[in-house]
Amino acid sequence: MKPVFRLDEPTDDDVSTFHRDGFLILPEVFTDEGLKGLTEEILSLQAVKDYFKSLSKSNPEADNLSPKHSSSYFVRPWNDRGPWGDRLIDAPLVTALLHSTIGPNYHFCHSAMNIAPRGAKRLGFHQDHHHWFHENPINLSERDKWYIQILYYPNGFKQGDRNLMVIPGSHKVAPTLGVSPDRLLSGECDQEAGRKLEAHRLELPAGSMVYLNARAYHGVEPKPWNSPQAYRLFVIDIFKQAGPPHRYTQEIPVEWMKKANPTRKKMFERQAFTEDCWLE
Ligand SMILES: O=C(O)CCC(=O)C(=O)O
Ligand SMILES: [Fe+2]
Repeated sequence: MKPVFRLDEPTDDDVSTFHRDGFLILPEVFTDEGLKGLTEEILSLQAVKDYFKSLSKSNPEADNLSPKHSSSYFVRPWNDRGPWGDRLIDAPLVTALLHSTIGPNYHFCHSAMNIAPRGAKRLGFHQDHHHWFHENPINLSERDKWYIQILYYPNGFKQGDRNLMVIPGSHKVAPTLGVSPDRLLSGECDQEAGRKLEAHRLELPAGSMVYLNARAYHGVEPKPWNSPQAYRLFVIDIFKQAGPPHRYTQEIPVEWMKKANPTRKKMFERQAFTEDCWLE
């Protein structure tokens, strides 16, 4: 099968950008074939077809003028992957990025897939690293370990239309309980971050990737009812430095394990999250 990405590794500049800002954008990084293949795989899933069918039905409770329903489709973990989706896990670019950040000792944590239709609500600024209980001893000992989110946008997005927003440099602010998006944006933490912390509203063409330190604050703007793009597709793979389970660390499907080569086995052979996995 052909490559899914146009690049096999990041440049030195890319790596510095990631460390400076807490994220790296690789626009249009999918090959044409990879983008088409992944998109078709997602759109041909029965659950996705059923979702679109339910979207197009008008709500009988509402009058004709009111919008149709605005709920997103969301699946976590996203296990129903075809060959293109499967390839994302260890495409040479992904492996090289993870090696440049974490080194060789990392685990596949989990994945998710999301379809946001017109009317989809905003998602406020948040971090995905510290949703561990802050006071949990495991969190305290593990919080400096890497937790990387790789966000894929097969059909891209425009500013003001379900765009990802980020606060570059916010990953440098210590993870104390008092930190909040408002405080970050108030100027109080600028000195600690070594720069002016401000929100950036991204705009990305189809087939783009964002490689994100999950400590960096990010959020998503709503999708307007009159958006020219009917829905925004979003896929995410999350990797963690080797160690105990993170929140949502998924069970690896038996078939994945059966087919896994030694490198994949190393990523997959770890404990999954359970409600009591952090209790002593
Ligand atoms: O939808 C996106 O672009 C990002 C979503 C996100 O930040 C999350 O699910 O945690
Ligand atoms: Fe997030």
